Order: sequence, then structure tokens, then C-alpha cells
Amino acid sequence: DTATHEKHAFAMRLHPGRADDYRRRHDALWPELARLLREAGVADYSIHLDPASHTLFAVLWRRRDHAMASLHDHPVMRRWWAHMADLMETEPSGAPTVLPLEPLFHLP
Ligand code: RM4
Repeated sequence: DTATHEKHAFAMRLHPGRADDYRRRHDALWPELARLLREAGVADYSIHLDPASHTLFAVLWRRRDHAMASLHDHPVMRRWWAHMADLMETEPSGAPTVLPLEPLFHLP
């Protein structure tokens, strides 16, 4: 419910030709990463690909008091990002490049 949760969307970039690998690795998402994300307040998380631009659109719900910022330094998150780094555009920190998305419309 929107009193306690908010929707959050952002984009990332996939390397061309890596969609199958990206899907396969997420089909086998580590249970400890799923647990970490849920414990940080994340739920109902999906990632969609625009195959023309190789842009990944991530949409999730999170608790308004979520702890997503703390994920950055978590060893499981860092290991997952290292595991994904050959597929995605990443920052020197190892985190995937995040392109902010501006919400412009919402039909409740
Ligand atoms: C993505 C990327 C994101 C992570 C998801 C589960 O490929 O690594 O940071 O939240 O996987």
C-alpha cells in the first residue's frame, strides 16, 4: 500500500547480444541476494529490456523506510555485481551504471 511503500524505477545498460545470459543469470538469482533485497525493503522487482537500445528498465516497490543505499557496500551485492559485470555497463566502483528515470505519468 502506498502509505508504506513507493514505486521506484531506474535504467541500466546491457551489452549488446547478452540478453540470454542476463536472463539466465537472473533466473538463477542467488537466494542470498533475494533475501538481501527483501530485507532492504524491496519487493515485486522486475527488469525489462528494450532490445533496440539495450536499455534495461528496472521497476520495483520498496518500503518508504527502505535501506537500498546500504546495499552498495554489502559483500553479497558486490559479488553479484562482479558476477554481472561482463554483461552490463558498470562504474569503476563495480556497480552497474544507473540512469535515473523521471516519473511523468501514473494511472492509479
Ligand atoms: C541487476 C543489477 C542490479 C540488481 C539486479 C538484481 O542486474 O545487478 O543492481 O539489483 O540485477
